[in-house]
Amino acid sequence: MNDAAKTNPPLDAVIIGAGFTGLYQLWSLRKLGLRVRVVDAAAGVGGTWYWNCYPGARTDSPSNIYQYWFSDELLEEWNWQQRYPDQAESERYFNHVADRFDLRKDISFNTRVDAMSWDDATSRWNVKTNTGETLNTQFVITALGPLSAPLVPPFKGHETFKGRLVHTARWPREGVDLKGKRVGVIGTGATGIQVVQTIAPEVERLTVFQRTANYAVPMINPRYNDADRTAIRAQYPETRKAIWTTFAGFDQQSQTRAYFSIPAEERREILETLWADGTLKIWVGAFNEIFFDPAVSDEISEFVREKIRARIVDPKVAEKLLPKDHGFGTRRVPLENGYFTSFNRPNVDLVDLHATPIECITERGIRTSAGEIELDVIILATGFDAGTGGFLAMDIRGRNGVSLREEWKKEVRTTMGLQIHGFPNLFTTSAPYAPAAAFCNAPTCLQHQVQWITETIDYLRKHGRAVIEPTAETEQRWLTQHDEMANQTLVAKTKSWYTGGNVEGKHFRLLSYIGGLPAYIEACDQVKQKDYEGFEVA
Ligand code: N01
Repeated sequence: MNDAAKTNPPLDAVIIGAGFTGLYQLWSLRKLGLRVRVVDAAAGVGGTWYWNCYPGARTDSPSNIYQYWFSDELLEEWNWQQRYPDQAESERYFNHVADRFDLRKDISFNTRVDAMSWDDATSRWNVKTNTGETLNTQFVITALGPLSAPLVPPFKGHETFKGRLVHTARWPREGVDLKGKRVGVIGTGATGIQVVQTIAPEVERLTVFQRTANYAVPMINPRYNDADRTAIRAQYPETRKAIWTTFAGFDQQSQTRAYFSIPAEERREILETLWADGTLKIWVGAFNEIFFDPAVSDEISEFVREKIRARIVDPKVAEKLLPKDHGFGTRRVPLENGYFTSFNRPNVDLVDLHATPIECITERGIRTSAGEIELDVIILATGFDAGTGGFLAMDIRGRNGVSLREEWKKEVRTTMGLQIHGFPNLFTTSAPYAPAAAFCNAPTCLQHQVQWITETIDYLRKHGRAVIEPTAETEQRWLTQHDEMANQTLVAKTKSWYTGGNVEGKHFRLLSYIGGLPAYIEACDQVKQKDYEGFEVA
């Protein structure tokens, strides 16, 4: 920790998290002349890309839209090596950004916020860290990322296992030697898929414990040379405009024609073209009706199942790997390169947990209802308490000592995912009920949120105001509008981390705004244009 933190002068802003959002928020508030401190539990920058250093971790948004847009110099000098950067490349990028803009001097690493409370008398926050400090600040901005609280299912016997047990989101930085080991992977979401396809060739035996079969689209991940980068850079002016205008913050516009207005043969051709693209276009850059219309969902889901089936040699294994209980795209669709064909390898087994559930973890491995499977390493690719988990890890007290944990036990509430009634001067990013919570190319939506927060703080300062908070009515209006839209979708009816359905006891409600990014940006702009109507500004 540096001297500035030790002496702890009053601050204008504390930012929690030094990942994608936190670094940009720091850069932006510094430009306004604010005294800012970032705290992060990690020993380095990168957030998600610091913690998730498991084998095979990589983005599945292309690098040309998984980056910052605030600096032309940065865009010009950073050379992406491939379409989908792996964890190491992403982490290098964040380290470069931190050094390039001299951000580290305002970051306290290895520092976790345990609690924070609003002081009505001074209209300021006191933020307490695990290092024993209290940071006194006017504003707090949470930059936790939607997926920062790892979910460890309460398997019986967890602590008795004599081998190595690791969660992918807390993967040891020094790595785990898996060569020649008997390894079990629990979970077949985006993370499990990346782990399985990466470690299958090196382990002696791999057992994949699947509860819900998952769709995935084959990734095409070209390496870039200088000519590629020049061509991609030449597109940047269009790309940086396009991302704000698409449904999910990607740079591809969805189809404008209604799905069933297109003749069947042409629909098939379009799907084939989308499939061959090697991106998530077939999900978020094609037919938005897939999220609303069961008939569209059925046809596209069957198309994807057909593609998966064709890649698996054993038809019985194929049947287990085919998702049949939810439509394509109603849960987060991962990209894969080699996941399904891993199950053609002689050293890879699939355990269908619907047929044979896990009973417990034992000293030697995992016992399902079909018997014990001996393992040297158990990998939990079991996901996150999304959207809310990072907040609930802190004891946050707003006006009159009201506890966010207690409030959110009753109902998770935010205004546009950016502020919470009763918690003045607390700005939230990637919080529930904004697209940034899930339904967006995260860098696009998070950069938008940072800009809105920065402009809001700038507005307060320029107008001689010190405190901002949404009214209860504004918050209710946002939630009502969110629910009306969400409840028309198939996504809201599907159990996943999008709906809190992956966490025992969590309220079932779509956590992410699903009206599309342009509508969300418009709503945020309206607030600014109407001088924060619906917010108490004092
Ligand atoms: O987590 P998940 P994830 N017993 O929740 C299973 C992003 N991401 O870490 O589906 C047995 O999707 C669970 O089963 P079920 C991306 O946004 C991005 O994989 O609940 N199984 C599921 O199979 C992604 O969506 C990249 O039935 C249990 C799995 O664990 C998000 O992170 C890469 C269980 C969890 O899947 C989360 O992905 C990786 C239990 N008790 C992640 N509990 C990129 O490419 C849970 N499971 C950028």
